[in-house]
Amino acid sequence: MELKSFLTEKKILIEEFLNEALAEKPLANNLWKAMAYSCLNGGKRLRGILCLSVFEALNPNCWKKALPIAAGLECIHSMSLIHDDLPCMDNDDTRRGKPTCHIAFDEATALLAGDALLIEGLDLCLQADLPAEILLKINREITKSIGAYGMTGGQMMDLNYTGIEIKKLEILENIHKLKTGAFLKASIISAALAAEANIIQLKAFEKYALNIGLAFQIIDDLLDLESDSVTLGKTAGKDLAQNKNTYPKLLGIPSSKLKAKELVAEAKEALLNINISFPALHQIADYIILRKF
Ligand code: GRG
Repeated sequence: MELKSFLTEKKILIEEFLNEALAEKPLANNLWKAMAYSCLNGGKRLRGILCLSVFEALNPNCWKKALPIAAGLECIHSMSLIHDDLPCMDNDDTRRGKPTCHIAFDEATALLAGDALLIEGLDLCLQADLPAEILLKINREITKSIGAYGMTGGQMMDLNYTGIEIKKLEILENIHKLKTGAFLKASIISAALAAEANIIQLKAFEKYALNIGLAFQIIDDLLDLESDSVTLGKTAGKDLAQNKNTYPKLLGIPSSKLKAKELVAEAKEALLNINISFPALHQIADYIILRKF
């Protein structure tokens, strides 16, 4: 199947599931409105799609079983975007082409909508029809990836280094592995755990995930520099304006592009080594560097 149709098909399924899960509730009305506003407003659904794809690659007959996990991951991802956009963080007023949550509502509502999306997201993941011990493993994988040793820790490091020039690649890589890579990896490993992948398969998916996660961030840095706000649906040029540490700043544009390509090539190789020939996973790796937003 052509990648575009594959991505669209999976995106629609995830969004149908999210629509149902986040349908407006009678209580705390504004909270649900803000949650739905931020979670049902587009987005590539990359983490959810990766989760469905890895599950399907290992378990082609019942891949829809992973849908609650894919939807839960997208709730958690939306939470991270809401919080990232807050005035005390990146202070952005546009996301996915619309006013950010704290602009459309207010700061307190945005903070709480993020909190509630995080909890709903974890709860959705636990609703997958899988044995309890597997759900527990998936839950640990996800919570580890967003806590102090993952996304939150990476965001803290990113903020601490803002305005301080990072000269060592390993420090920058560490920030991005935590801030962006850990959760992307959890989206992939959760699906592999759900499909009861063996240890060799888990190792290969870990390599695939780490590499595409880093490539994703390199391209994000490049797009911020080279693209425009309308195409990105968020403010372009913010990294320079906020004196952020980025790959192009440290390595230059050509070397950053080369590094992203090498990472993707290695990611695809990791899958070939375990004979996973699910074409969409290879195509998604390529899409990570070809994407325009
Ligand atoms: C986990 C409790 C907790 C707090 C989060 C704010 C924060 C702490 C972390 C920020 C993490 C973050 C937003 C990293 C950037 C990741 C990134 C490049 C996001 C863009 O992802 P896309 O392009 O977005 O997949 P779409 O809109 O397509 O979903």
